Amino acid sequence: GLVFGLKKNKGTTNTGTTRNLKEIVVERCLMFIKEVDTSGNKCDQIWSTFKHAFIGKNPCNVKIGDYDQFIDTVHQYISRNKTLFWSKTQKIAHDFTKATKCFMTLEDTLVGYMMDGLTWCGQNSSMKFDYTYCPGYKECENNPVSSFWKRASKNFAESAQGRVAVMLNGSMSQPFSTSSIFGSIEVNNFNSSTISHVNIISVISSTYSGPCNSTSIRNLTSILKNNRINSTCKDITVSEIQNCTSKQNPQSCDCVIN
Ligand code: N1C
Repeated sequence: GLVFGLKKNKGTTNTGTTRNLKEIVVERCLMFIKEVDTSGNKCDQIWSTFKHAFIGKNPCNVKIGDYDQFIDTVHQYISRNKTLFWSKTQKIAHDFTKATKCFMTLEDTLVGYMMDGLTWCGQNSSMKFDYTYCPGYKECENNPVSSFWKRASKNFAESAQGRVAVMLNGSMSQPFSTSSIFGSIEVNNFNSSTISHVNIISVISSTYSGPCNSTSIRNLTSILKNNRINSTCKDITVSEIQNCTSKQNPQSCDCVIN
């Protein structure tokens, strides 16, 4: 079975590098490649370019571009179709892609799959990981984990083609925020000549609210329009999505997104 695959670093008091980081990342890499593509084993090379991005560096000075070589090395495994973006809807979006298999989030690609739920950082003037403490976005923007997700998200958005979708949290006052990774990085890297349509899904708890009409989501629609990308928005309740992903129901691609 999947020994390390679903292990998260959450709930522990240790905020440093995840224990056994290398073993977890390389095992996930091998598992992913085994299922998706059997050509060659790049996992050692992937691990060393990943490590190279942040090891020996001040953990507040790791920039987005430091992961360029890593992203280039993994390149061929990035999915280009049926892309699902999300913002503040991490769990429901991933439950949805796992159950329906019709859409892919970044964590359903090798890059995201390997690093999902992990923490890592190095130290200035040492080749060791810091297992005791890694800075978060509150301490400094250019930390290894934040810069990684930004770089990976940029690549994921650039690669998207055709009809894509995004799940936003319609229960929040700002379902679309230009300071989120989705709003600041992904949307700005959408290619209008390859993306034909964006399905905006506003996830709500009841049918009485209508966040699709909110200023926040209208702002997203107009940003996309200015970039010559069509979009539509649908308010969908949590229970509609859960019905669609439940084991009793046939798992159809268009029960939430069409
Ligand atoms: O800032 P967000 O959401 O808008 O980022 C989500 C957006 C998605 O569409 C993904 O493609 O950006 C991508 N992404 C991840 O896949 C991802 N996995 C884990 C961005 N961030 C990701 N994380 C962690 O969650 C990371 O530490 C980042 O800072 C948060 C962002 O979550 P959010 O604010 O809900």
